[in-house]
Amino acid sequence: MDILGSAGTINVQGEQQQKLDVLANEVMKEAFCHTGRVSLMASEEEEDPIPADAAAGKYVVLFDPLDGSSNIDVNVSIGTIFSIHRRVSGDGCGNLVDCLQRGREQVAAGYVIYGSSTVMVYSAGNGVHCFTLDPVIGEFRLINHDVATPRTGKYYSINESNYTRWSAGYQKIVRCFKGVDGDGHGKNARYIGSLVADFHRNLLAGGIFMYPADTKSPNGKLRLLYEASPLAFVAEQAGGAASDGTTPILDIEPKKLHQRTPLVIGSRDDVAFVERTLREVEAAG
Ligand code: AHM
Ligand code: MG
Repeated sequence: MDILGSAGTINVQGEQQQKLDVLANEVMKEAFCHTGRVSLMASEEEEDPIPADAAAGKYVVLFDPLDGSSNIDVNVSIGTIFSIHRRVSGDGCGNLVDCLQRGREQVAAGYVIYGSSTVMVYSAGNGVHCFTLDPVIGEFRLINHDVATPRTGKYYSINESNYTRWSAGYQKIVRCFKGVDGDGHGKNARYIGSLVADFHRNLLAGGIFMYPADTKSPNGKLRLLYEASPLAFVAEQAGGAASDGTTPILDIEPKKLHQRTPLVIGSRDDVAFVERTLREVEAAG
């Protein structure tokens, strides 16, 4: 099957699409339409909301069909992220208003990680549960019920090649995590470059993932509605936290479908440390 390499097309984000991005998007759309429960979808790969099933659908699903595209061809873990909202509009298949809901309004959210095994993690607002795919029976088996993430983590995950583009606050935070400034957190660095994989490791082992705004990406890189919000929902349900540096991700009012946001997510005390340090550095001018 011809599934590796670039598709030779550019998506709405201005990014090169891989063949697997395109295939995953088609598979997701088909699967959600098939349920008869989804009226409207939105995808990282498509500019506008995608109508599904007007008659039956009570729900709206937003997704990143294949997260971590740069890792596809080098056999590093990648994932799929999804966010499910109740439809709020009345007519037809729904419209943009159904997509632009706060993360707090999600009825369920989660992700699938394709790594050494295929694991699905989700929350419907009642804890976080992990399932692993048993390829013999073709079903997901529950492996981890009611996941609780550690309050403080041993890992920090950030693309440090952006260091000179960050604000003084983030530069200080990373120096603290390395143990060369402040009270010596001395955390271990782990960065895969697939959000799902970095998030999943930190969820289980404890840690913090950050993708701040920088001078190249003034609003951050990651997308609010189908990357940050669903993972924030999972993080909070597991006892962790997610913030854009000042505001909980789940409280941000979305204005645009492909809106970007800075993201700080993971162990609760570590996220609080980041918010506190950003405030202090800002106040000190
Ligand atoms: P994608 O959805 O096009 O794959 O982009 C999102 C990915 C995230 O998975 C990851 O956290 C981030 O981009 C890595 O970005 P960078 O290469 O700038 O560190
Ligand atoms: Mg992505």
